[in-house]
Amino acid sequence: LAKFNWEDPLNAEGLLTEEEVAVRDTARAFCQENLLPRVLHAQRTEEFSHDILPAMGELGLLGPTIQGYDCAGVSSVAYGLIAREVERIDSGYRSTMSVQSSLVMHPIYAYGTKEQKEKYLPQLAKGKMIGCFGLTEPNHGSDPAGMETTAREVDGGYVLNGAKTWISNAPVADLFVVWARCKWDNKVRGFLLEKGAKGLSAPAIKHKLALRCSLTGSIFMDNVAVSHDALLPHGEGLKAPFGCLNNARYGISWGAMGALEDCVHRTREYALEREQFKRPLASFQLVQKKLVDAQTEVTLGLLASLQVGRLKDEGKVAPEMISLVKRNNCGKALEHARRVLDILGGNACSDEYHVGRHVANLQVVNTYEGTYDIHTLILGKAITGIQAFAN
Ligand code: TGC
Ligand code: FAD
Repeated sequence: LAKFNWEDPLNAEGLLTEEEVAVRDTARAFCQENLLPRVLHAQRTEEFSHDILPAMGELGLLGPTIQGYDCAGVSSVAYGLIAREVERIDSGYRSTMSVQSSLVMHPIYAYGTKEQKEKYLPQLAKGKMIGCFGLTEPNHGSDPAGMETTAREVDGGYVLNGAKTWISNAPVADLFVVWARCKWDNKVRGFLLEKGAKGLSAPAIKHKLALRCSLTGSIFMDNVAVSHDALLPHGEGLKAPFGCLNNARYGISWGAMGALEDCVHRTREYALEREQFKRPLASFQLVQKKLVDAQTEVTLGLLASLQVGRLKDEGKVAPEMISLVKRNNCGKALEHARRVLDILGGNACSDEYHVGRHVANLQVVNTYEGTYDIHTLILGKAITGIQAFAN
């Protein structure tokens, strides 16, 4: 009989290729050595470190599934493993990274011209440029079809007007992928705006309760004029931004499990060391149950994401599969991180124990990229054939 390994109970490691293990190990070493030592400072100050994306780029962690353009060209499972390692430290760092990879590099790769790809992808892959993705608006979050941002065609290009909110990376972005409704045919399309364009501003949203290690901002567009080559020509309609969300949601399903894993490891260690009633906390059945429940969800969640990753690379993934793992893994991560937090007792209140920070972050992770309830409705529609979003 095999020996049980509580850290990988169903031997998911055995399903990885050598290359995937190597990518995971590189990402883990980088995160533990480079990100972990600075996470508390970033959490306390909301300071953004400009060296993180270039360092990730150096290791090939940005846009890693893209072939060519200085990208690593690894599998979707490898991409998931990177997200898991980064989010083991903090969801904010994973946000910064996954916006760059899935929401900025992907649309340029999938919907851009040869010139746009050559101009931007190598720079983004090396972290020399930072990107952001503007879909959500002040009046339209779960329902982006109501979008009010417009693009109109003028001599020599387009003029954009509107506002986006809650946009990761926006305050430091060099490149803005902005979705707008085009006045000439009422269809949604993506535009590439560069920092410094007249009428474009991206102020930070300060004093956030979570995701403090990543910057979030608004985007204001007041008659921003761009040339024709700012349009992403090969993506049309809402399915274009939704196609980007598929990649980001998939990565988040891995990342959320990384955050929960960190909570399990930290609270297990604490429970083994801390004694009450002359016994370690880990010897109490109620404490063991919290750890067992959480680690079971990590195990099942990671295996589900791994299967979705394999199907994705085989071209056999359906968006609903991604909704299932995004919804389940984010929901379970939030629920069980909150439960194991109890093991820390009063120390749960100290940021030095890290778990409370994960809990706060996971509330956002369960909300962005489609809230838990929106993914419930996507799956509800798939199961019953009846859409329940609106009348
Ligand atoms: P609906 O009529 O269902 O669809 C419109 C068109 O889009 C197609 N489609 C998809 N295509 C690819 N992938 C998907 N996942 C797709 N979902 C839908 C669909 O087939 C249709 O195509 P066509 O050819 O018929 O036009 O659209 P709806 O308006 O009824 O939408 C329904 C709903 C609620 C599912 C959708 O609006 C939705 O997903 N809402 C959630 C919004 C959301 O996720 N926003 C995320 C913003 S970005 C973000 O949060 C980044 S945080 C990242 C970080 O910091 O890490
Ligand atoms: P709402 O849509 O107003 O929803 C509020 C509540 O109502 C939710 O619980 C929701 O589930 C529920 N609800 C809504 N409609 C229905 C319905 N039909 N049936 C049942 N319940 C419903 N967006 C970007 O475009 N780019 C980014 O980079 C980005 N980064 C973000 C970073 C952070 C830190 C945060 C907090 C958000 C970010 N977002 C980003 C925005 C995020 O995607 C939205 O917040 C999210 O999609 C929800 O939209 P909303 O906030 O407008 O909530």
